[in-house]
Amino acid sequence: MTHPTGDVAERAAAGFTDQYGGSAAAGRWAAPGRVNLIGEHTDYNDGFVLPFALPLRTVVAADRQDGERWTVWSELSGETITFDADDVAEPGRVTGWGAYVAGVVWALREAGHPVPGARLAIASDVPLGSGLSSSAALESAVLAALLDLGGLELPAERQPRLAQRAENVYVGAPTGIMDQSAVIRCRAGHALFLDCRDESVEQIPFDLDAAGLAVLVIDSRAPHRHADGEYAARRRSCEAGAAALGVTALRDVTVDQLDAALAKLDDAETRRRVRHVVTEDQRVLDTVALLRAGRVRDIGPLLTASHVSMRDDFEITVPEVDTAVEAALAAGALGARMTGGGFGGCVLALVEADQADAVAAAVTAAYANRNFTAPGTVTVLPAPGATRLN
Ligand code: GAF
Repeated sequence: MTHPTGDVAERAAAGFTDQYGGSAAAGRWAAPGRVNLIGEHTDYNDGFVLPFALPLRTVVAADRQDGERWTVWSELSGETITFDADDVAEPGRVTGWGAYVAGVVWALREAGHPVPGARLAIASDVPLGSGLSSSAALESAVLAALLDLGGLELPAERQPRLAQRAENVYVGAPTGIMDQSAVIRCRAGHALFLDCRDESVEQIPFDLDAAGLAVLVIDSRAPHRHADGEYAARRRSCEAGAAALGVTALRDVTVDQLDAALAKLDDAETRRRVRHVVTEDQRVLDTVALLRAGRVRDIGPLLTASHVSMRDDFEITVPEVDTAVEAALAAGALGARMTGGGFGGCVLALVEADQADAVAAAVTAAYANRNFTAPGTVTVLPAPGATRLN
């Protein structure tokens, strides 16, 4: 289907009025998609990540309704679903896209919050299945709406775990804490340096305009091939590596200890997985140090090294994303890497602002040469995290 056009907040409000008998919503809550600048598959290893929020958002228009009943319309499916307290008594009863909404209600109730019944209308500019965290955006916008409608108190730093629980337990996807943290805690003009062990954060200024730079996001359009099973397999490998090394998580191995650690591992595949995570954590720390020093241009080689590590050691890239990275670098990008869980999704390239179009054109041409579906390309600036709109 073609994506709806027009302002996303207006679409959510108009959808609400159309679906629910002409009444206006009590409010609108927005949550963005994200890209991860660097730090991939480190979150569930208690490590470091550095995402920033996108200007693409999911918006929920909502009001309360009587009883323990939730009615949800989504512009993308055009469907309205309803679920009640029985459906959120345990995971698995609501499936499909509705599970992300029901999962948030379930997680709030499980944490002891009295969630009000509600009617919701959802509109979104975050593309589905492109690795830009459309699921976390949906969960976080719904969470913000339900908290406000119910007058519930849950500090922002505790919200990501709750949204993650909806996804891990109700939806059943074994993802880490990065996406919900990014969507909820990012700030405009900054990347979010998150320590996934204690969830402490530092807002790192990432002023691309001032540096004359741009981040080009390239949607590889690669179909997600076995992404869920492969993600879970990578997670198991990391856990096996940590267990074999006698550490709580791979975060506990530093690059200085890496050679000695690898020598203790019998299995070549586990060695590659461990090497990716340990070196990736260090690349995040190095990137943060450069950004703190205002040396934005200099992070390019770290981004590219991250991609090589994902390609060769973690083995989560596919030909489309490798082609996009190679073509972007050949056209003058300062650095480029796949972002997100892998097996498709998006690539980001750090480029001189005045070269963004040329780099996008070079990637598009490389795709045409290989008969891949044409990529999507857009330049982005770090945007705010989840917020109430009115
Ligand atoms: C996906 C997951 F949801 C995140 O938790 C993270 O593991 C990421 O893949 C890889 O860095 O987006």
